[in-house]
Amino acid sequence: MKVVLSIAGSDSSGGAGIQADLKTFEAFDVFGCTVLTVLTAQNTTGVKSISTVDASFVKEQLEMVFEDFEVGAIKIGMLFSNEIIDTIREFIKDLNIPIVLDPVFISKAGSMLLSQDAILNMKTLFDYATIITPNQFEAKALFNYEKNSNEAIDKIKKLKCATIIKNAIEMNKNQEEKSIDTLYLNQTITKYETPFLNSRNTHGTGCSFSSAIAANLALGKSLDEAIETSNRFIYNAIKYAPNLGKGKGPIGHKKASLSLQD
Ligand code: PXL
Repeated sequence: MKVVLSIAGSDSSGGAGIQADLKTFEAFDVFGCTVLTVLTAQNTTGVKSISTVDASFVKEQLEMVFEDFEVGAIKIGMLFSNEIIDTIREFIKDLNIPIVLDPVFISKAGSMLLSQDAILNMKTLFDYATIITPNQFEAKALFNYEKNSNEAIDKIKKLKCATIIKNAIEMNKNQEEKSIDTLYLNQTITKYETPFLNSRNTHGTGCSFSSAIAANLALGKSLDEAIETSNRFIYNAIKYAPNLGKGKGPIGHKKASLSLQD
């Protein structure tokens, strides 16, 4: 069985962060390990508080996992502080496995998930990633990205890693709303189109998407196949969401995995 590691934060409401990552790993039948970076007290309406894990303890978790397991891929999510980013960089810089980095800034409910002084530092991790997965907001904060901004696209094309910018909502020629993800890899641009689901149940979609890509890369899929499958998985997980909570509800990982087999 392939082993995939998530380095991320805990979401007490179970929909995002480490909890979403483990549910995603189960869905793809890979074994999930976790290195916790922060604990959040939150529910579907927002984050109340964040408690960071000591960087030295983050390092110990990493060492214990790698000492015992052959890790096939890593997903990196919420890191929050400079100390934790520095520790992760030191550890991953010599690894030779796929790394999917979700540059987490802000939750779906609008809470800040990265301290202000750590934004530049997080960019130093991009050199070691296979792919980064910013949403529209994160791409704007990182690259000043907007549709057709050539300056931003040039910056993205110069990165060593691939970049997929998620969730641009556009109309296609049949006047249907689509969610478009754009992949920048070397000099090529690929668009992935999914029907847009107008749902409040989107808590944890970003975490689950990056974990699904990591799981599929560990399984030996190409980046293109991993993205295609992960997109279908997230679409189904929103469609089959359990509809819980008063805010942005969690998604349905189990039902999505069953429907992937259809
Ligand atoms: O989706 C971003 C994210 C990542 N990590 C944790 C979170 C969230 C969003 O709520 O709680 C722990």
